Amino acid sequence: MNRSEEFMELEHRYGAHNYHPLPVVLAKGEGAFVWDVEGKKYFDFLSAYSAVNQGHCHPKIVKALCDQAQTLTLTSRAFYNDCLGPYEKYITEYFGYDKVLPMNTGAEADETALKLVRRWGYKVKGIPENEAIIICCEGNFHGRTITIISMSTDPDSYGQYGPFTPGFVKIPYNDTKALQEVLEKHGDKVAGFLLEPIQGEAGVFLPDEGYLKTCFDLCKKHNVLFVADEVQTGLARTGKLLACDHEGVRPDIVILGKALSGGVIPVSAVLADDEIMLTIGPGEHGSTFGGFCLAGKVAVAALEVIKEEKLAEKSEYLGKIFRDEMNKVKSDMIELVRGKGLLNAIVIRPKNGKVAWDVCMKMRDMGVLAKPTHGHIIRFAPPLVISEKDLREAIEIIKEAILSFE
Ligand code: IF1
Repeated sequence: MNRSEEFMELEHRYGAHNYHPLPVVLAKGEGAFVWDVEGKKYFDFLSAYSAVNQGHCHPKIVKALCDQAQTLTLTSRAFYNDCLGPYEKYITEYFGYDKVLPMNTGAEADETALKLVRRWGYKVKGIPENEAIIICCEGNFHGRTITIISMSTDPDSYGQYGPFTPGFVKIPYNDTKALQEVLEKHGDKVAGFLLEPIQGEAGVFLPDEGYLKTCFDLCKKHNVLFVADEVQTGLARTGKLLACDHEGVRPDIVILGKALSGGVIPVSAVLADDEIMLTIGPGEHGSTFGGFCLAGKVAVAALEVIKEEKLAEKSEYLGKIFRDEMNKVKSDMIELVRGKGLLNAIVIRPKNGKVAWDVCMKMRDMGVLAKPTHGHIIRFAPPLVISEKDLREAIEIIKEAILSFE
């Protein structure tokens, strides 16, 4: 057994089997690159599901983490500290909202948003208590808690985890008529509409142009909160700071996670204005770590890096190159190339029994790491700090890997 096999064996023997990783054991990361325990270098085309948009071990973010780690890490919210307030001021001004509610993981931030929507529904909109409806979309991915999987339409996510949380109505994604129908029928009971501006887990599924704007307008017409889960699409990943910016939509509630810390610790946040945020009072929601000192310092650094290094503009520019180049490849294994900014996917048509997993294994051997989803889609999402030269080099490897099956 080599070292990689030993580490994989340990995870298999002692860890729950809730993942099926690509067989590669990573030991180091820098920028757009990672290295395995044998010292082999790879392009990272997953970016920890878009959590390391700023690149692995970004020096500025790591410095913020280390400096604060030697000073004060956690106080809980039982006391004030000298990191949280400055962070809250910074992030609310950065995104233009009255207030932020800090949490840790994406799922927690989504749960927080759901609570806010219900509270607003009862306190502001005047829905009779326990009757609020939240509309969500088929094919969604918002996390793993029982309430969140109550919205899921993927049996892998929700199967045999019931009973589920009531109060959700599921409609097809990218279908404004379906939204209109539910709003016209139950509008007075609907508190909010939750969606991903681009569906990530569904395989980087882009809605038609104008979808977000039309949904937003429908929500406004029926006095319903428009809630955007930007955990994966936010923070420059799709070529704008938020994916909703592509259509000039300002959501009533924005949910952020993943790259809010540059991938060094779990940091998530919910942004909203006072009318919504102040419906939750002291003692009515919280988290031991939410908004802890390390998170505040790290998130400010991570957000600064996005602006200083113009990552949104880079993502927009490099994403076009990626799709243009992949569209030139003459392989009938490529059914479709789609995406926005550096959040892209290729739909793979099986060939001679070879599927997306085989393509990913071939790419791994050649030095590019990506992961298949739903068996026939490969996501391509490198850290946004990747240089054009490195991106073009990786593209050549990806092309060669796909063409090796011809
Ligand atoms: C897993 C996918 C990505 C998310 C959106 C909330 C969360 C996520 C839009 C929850 C999390 C993850 C988690 C990871 C796989 C993954 C994923 F493949 F499922 F679709 F990123 F592409 N909202 N996404 O995408 O955030 O609680 O995990 O911090 O669960 O296996 P979290």
